[in-house]
Amino acid sequence: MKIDVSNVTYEQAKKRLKELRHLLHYHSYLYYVLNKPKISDYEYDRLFQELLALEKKFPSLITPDSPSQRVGAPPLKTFKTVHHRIPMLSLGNAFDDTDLMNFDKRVKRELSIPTVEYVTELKMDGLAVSIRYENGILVQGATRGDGTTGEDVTLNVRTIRNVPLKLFGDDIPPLIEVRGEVIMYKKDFEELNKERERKGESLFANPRNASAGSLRQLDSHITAERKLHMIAYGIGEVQGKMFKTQFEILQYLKKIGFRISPEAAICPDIEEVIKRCKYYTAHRNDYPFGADGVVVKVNSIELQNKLGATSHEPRWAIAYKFPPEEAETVVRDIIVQVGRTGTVTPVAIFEPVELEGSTVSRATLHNEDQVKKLDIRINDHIIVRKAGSVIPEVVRVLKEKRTGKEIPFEMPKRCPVCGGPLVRLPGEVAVRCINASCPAQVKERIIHFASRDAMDIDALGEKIINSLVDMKIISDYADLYYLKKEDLLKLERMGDKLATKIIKNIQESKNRKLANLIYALGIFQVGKYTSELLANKFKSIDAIRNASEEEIAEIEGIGPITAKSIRNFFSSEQNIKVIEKLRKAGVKMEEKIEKKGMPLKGEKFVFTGSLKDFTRSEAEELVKELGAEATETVTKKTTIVVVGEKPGKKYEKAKKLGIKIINEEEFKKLIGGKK
Ligand code: 1X8
Repeated sequence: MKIDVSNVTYEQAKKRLKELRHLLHYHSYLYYVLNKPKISDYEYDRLFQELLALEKKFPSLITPDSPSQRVGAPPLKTFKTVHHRIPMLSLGNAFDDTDLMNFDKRVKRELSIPTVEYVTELKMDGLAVSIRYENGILVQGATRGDGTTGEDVTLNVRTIRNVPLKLFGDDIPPLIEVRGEVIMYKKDFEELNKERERKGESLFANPRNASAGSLRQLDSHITAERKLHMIAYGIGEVQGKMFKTQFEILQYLKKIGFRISPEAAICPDIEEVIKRCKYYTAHRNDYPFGADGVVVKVNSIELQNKLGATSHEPRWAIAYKFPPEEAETVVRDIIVQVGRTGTVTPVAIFEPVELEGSTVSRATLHNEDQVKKLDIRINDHIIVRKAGSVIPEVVRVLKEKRTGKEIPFEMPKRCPVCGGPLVRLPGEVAVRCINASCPAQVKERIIHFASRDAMDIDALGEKIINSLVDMKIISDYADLYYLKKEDLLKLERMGDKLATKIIKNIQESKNRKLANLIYALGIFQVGKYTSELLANKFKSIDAIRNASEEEIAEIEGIGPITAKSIRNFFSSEQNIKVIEKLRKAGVKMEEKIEKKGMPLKGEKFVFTGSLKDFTRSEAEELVKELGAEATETVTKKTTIVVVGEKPGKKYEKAKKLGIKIINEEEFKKLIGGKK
């Protein structure tokens, strides 16, 4: 829909924009908070398009609270950190009625009163955020981080559709920090993963990871495309407003435009709380988002303050965790999978069942011994559950339901993929395929190499890797760096755009940190942590290759078995060949050694406004001495803008481009007391 604004004057636009923003705020409140829209989506869109058209014609009339500002801003290089003046605490856990009763006893004892009123709210499985409003306008959004410092994700928070950019109504304090959880609906999560699978991208394990991954994007356009929601549950800093109870806070949050936890309830005592927890447990899958428990809070703010907090948990609240959900199903098959190191793992394939909101149909049985211990057979009735809410596991076999048609499982003697012999080394529980060029292992090794914590080749998904190996286009991970677009275009359903992206991602991955490369090599026993230790100590692949077993084992945190495994890896001619192939392709094999005294190398500074303690040229000289560049104009390449008194247009431009902005104090800290 195109709206003609060619005849609108500046003054008319100013007036109409004010109206439109008000209308759009009001209707999105009706839609997102009250769930009672008064106009159709079409009418809403029309108002929105009119706003966009007017803002396009008169960009100087764009305000930070305009609904148009949700679409994303230029990407950032890093997130600034945000200090939480009031810490964002975590909660203690209760797993059953007894834990809840004990919590209540403690509360009553501390307060010396006979009964305490509580509020129960659903505990959402997402990412905690804090959003600051000054005079009703959103000025900052931050992640919880470690509770004391989080990341400044303002640009991303702005894109969340149900977060008000401007608070609603006239009862708005000068400052309020609203806290809540950013979540993704289960259906949106599934759609997102389907889309990622189609594009050959790595999948998110659960909605929580998807929300976190979406909110912590340096490019807020990506966040804007993900369907995130925010549910508010509390207040951090606030000026000029007092509340008597948690329930009153919830009602207030709703009034000013937030969605709050559905079905929040006041419970006069702990017995009611327990009943309420049972109710939520029975309905846990009815909510559109993942909920993993119930937060129980003392309702009275006065009593909350009396109770206070320990260093990491409030004494007035506790999280009741839903028990893991179990379901009965029937085993259809027991298969074996070959992993990256050749480990052969038995896997139970069962009739699909719903568990905690998603459909599951397979569970790892870990190893031969575990199969024997469970005595699990094909056609058995079993109870499954999700361990840690992610990976399904078999709890037990319902032997009383056996009919005699059950078929025991036998570990195959040969690898189901390459036909090579399987061996079980003495003292090990795992059975292994020892053929290093077994396609199953080759695939798994390359998938691991490309994964997020390794070389992070985002666009290169499992399916694509599997096809490339099956079609014999690649046979080890170094081959990735020699791939051409034409090779990729041979794959089914591969378009030019995706192929270009994959090649670009592969090329970019050449400069990963040394620790990532070490981890990516897939050395048996060498995880992320050990990789960091190795990178810190040896600084290059060659130094690790030349190190003796003893030298490696000397590192604190690395044991003799791991040291031996590392030595073995580098003793293999085959592995050295692949490493040389990586080197030849230009993959960085050492940690860049920073020249001492050049801590600001790579930064591009711009100064605007006058500084109290430096002249402009003094400040510029200082950053140059520390290895940075100082330039006159703010461009996309600028990394830090230092803002003094009366900053000029450069400040506005830096804000627009999302460049890191610091004040004189922060600048002094950065240069480390050079003046
Ligand atoms: C964490 C959460 C809280 C609530 C819901 N979901 C969470 N993940 C709530 O209060 N309704 S409170 C909380 C915390 O204080 N760490």
